Amino acid sequence: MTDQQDHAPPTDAARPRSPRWVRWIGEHPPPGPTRRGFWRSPIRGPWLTAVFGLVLLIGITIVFVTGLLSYAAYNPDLGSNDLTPDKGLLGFYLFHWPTQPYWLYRFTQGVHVTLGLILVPVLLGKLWSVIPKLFDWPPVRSPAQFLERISLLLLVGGAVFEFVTGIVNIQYWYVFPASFYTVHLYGAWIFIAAFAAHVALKSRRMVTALRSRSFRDELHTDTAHTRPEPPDPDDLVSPNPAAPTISRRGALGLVGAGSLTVLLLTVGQSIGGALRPTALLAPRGQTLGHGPNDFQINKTAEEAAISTAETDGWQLELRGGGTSMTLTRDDLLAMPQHTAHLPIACVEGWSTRNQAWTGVQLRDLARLAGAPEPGSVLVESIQTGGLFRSATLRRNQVLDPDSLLALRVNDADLSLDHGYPARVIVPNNPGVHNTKWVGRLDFQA
Ligand SMILES: Nc1nc2c(c(=O)[nH]1)N[C@H]1C(S)=C(S)[C@@H](COP(=O)(O)O)O[C@H]1N2
Ligand SMILES: [Mo]
Repeated sequence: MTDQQDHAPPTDAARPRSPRWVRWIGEHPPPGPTRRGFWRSPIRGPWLTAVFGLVLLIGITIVFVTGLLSYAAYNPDLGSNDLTPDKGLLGFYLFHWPTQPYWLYRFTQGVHVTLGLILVPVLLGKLWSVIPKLFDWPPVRSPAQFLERISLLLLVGGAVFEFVTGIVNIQYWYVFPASFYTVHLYGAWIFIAAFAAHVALKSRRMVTALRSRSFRDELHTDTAHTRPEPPDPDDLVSPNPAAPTISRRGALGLVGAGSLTVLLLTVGQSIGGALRPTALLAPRGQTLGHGPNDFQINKTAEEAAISTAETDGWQLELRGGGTSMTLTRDDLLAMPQHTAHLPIACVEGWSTRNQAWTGVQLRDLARLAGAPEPGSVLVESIQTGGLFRSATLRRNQVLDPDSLLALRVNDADLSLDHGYPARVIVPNNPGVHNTKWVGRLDFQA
C-alpha cells in the first residue's frame, strides 16, 4: 500500500472549498508518524481505548474528589494555612473539616496517592492507544478540529502535569515546598475542566466501543486469533495493520500487571506497621524511631535543626483572652492527662498505625488560656531550621476530647524526632498540621 492510498482525504464537507494548496498539504503528510500507515499495531482501536478510558474515568474521578477533600482538610480558610494567591473561587465547596471519623483522612489520602500511582500504567496505555491522534495531519483542518486539539493539549498536558507533580512531591517533598501545593491545586482544576469536556464529547463513543466487542471474548482470544477492529471514525484503527505480536488480553494484562506491581510496592506505606517495608517505591519516611517511639518519622529533629539545646529549659507559651502565660513540661504533666489512639496520616499518602498519645487536652489549655470557646488556635513550633512550621486549627479541632498537646506516646516520653517536649495530635488531621516541637499556642476568639 502506498502512502497516497493509506492517506485518503478526509470526507470533511468543508474541504472542497479550501484553497488548492491547503488541500495539497493535507493530502501530502511528511514521511513518518503523520502518515496513517506508520501506525501498524493491530490491537489499536476504539475498544481498547474505551477500556482504558473507562478505568481512567472512574479512577481519576476518585483521585480528584479525594484531592479536593485533602484541600478541605487543610482548613485553607484559616490563618496562614493556605497562602495560595487568588484561590477564591476554587474554595467554593470548602466545609469545616470534621475530627471524626478519626481515620477518614488516613483513608482518603491513602486512596488519593495509591490510586494515583496505580493509574500511571493505565494512563500510559491510554496515551499509547491514541498516539496517532497526536500526529493528526494536517495539524489544523478546521476551527472545530483546532479547538479540539487545544483541549486535548490541556487534557494530556494537565494529566501529565498532575501525575508528575504528585509523584515528585511524594518522592521529594522538600524540593518545592511552597509551590507544589499551589501548582497541583491549580493544575487539578485546569485538568479536570479539560477532562470533563473530553468525557462529555467522547462518552457516547466510549459506550459504543465497549459494546462493540465482548470483554469476556477478548479475555479468551490469544495472539494468533487477534484481528484488527473495523475502521473507526477516529482513525485509531491502522489502515495497514501488522501481524499481531500481542493480544488485547495480553495488552490489558501487561497494564494490569504494571498497576498491580505499583500497588504492591506502595500500599504498605498507607497501611503502615509490618507492611511498611514492602513499600519499596515509597522512599519517604523510612526513618523509624526506637522502642515505643518506633514508628515513621517524617522530618527528624536533626533535619529540623532541633537539638537538646533548643529543648532544655523549654517552656510553652500560652496566649488567649488577652493574657499570656508560660508552662514548663512538669506543669503540663501535672495537669489532667488524656490518652488518644490516633495515627499520623501524611498528605504524601503514608500513615502510621494508631499510636497511644498521652498529654493535655487542647480544650483544657484553651480554658487555662482564658479562651474556653476559641474560634481557632495558632500553633507555632520552636523550629527555625528548614521550613518554619505553624498551623491553625479550627474550633471543632480544639474542642475534640482526643485533640492533645501530647507529651508521651505509647507509655514513653516523646522522642526528640517525634516532637519532644510536646506536639499536637488531632484526630483526622493531615499529618502536617500535627505540629512537632510546639513553642506557642495562641487561642483566638
Ligand atoms: N515542627 C514541625 N512539625 C511537623 C513537621 C515538621 O517538619 N516540623 N512535619 C509535619 C509532617 S509533614 C508530618 S507528616 C508529621 C509527621 O510526624 P512524625 O514525624 O511524628 O511521624 O509531623 C508534622 N509536624
Ligand atoms: Mo506530612
